[in-house]
Amino acid sequence: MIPPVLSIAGSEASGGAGGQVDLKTFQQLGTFGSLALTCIVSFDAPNNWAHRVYPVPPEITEQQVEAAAAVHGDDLDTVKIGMLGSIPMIEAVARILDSRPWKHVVVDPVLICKGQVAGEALDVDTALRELIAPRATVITPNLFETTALSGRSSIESVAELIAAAQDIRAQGVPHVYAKAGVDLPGDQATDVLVTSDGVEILDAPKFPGKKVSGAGCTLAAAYTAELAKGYSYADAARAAKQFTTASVAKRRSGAAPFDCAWQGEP
Ligand code: PXL
Repeated sequence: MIPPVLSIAGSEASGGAGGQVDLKTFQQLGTFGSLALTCIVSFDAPNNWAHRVYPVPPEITEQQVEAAAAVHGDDLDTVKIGMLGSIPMIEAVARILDSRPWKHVVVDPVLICKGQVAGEALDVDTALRELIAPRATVITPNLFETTALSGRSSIESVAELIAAAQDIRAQGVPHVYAKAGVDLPGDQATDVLVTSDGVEILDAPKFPGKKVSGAGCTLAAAYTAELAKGYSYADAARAAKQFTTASVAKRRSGAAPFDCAWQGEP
């Protein structure tokens, strides 16, 4: 059986982030990708690549999940949550998570997108913490999100990253995969996995060049696909890190000031 996986995420039209990255990653890793959209993002290139965000009505997102569940039936037990963007959407996704017995709920807590105001992120941060995190089996915050969700003002080292991930785990998420990636100083892109088994540090070399869009989405999507295939939380995390590192190495350069991760064959 090819395991079905559902992403509940935003569309990013260029294909370098969001639901597009999820589907490409799911496909490459041998799972059957479904997608329920939460918002439609279009970059405004002349305006410093700000993100124009058009929200999908939450009831339409719920209808999309109903449709995917109707097609795939009980085989659909793994879901990845990406950009939600508003409190009503977060409330709808909490209802979706309560609507069936999900086995794996991977939450990529996308807090802010360029072009949104920080004040909005604060509300979304609180709602994610209260309504989505308690329903997650894994959460995959980046450095900014780990800082916000752990209530810190900054994280400057791997030791602080571990402590912050432990604090998020103490809020009730069993598996916390904190993706510092290239955002901590040093020559390694370092992530940490904190579970009941303790702490695992996952390192990969940083690559020179432009920032890469879609690495965080790729990591969380790959983690989701590996869980759907039946791997343990620790093995799935290692496979996801390896897949993401390869996707960053195979990056596609275009006309943007950032490159895009590429999940396919070189
Ligand atoms: O990478 C975070 C992200 C997630 N989802 C959508 C996005 C972005 C960043 O651009 O547009 C839809």
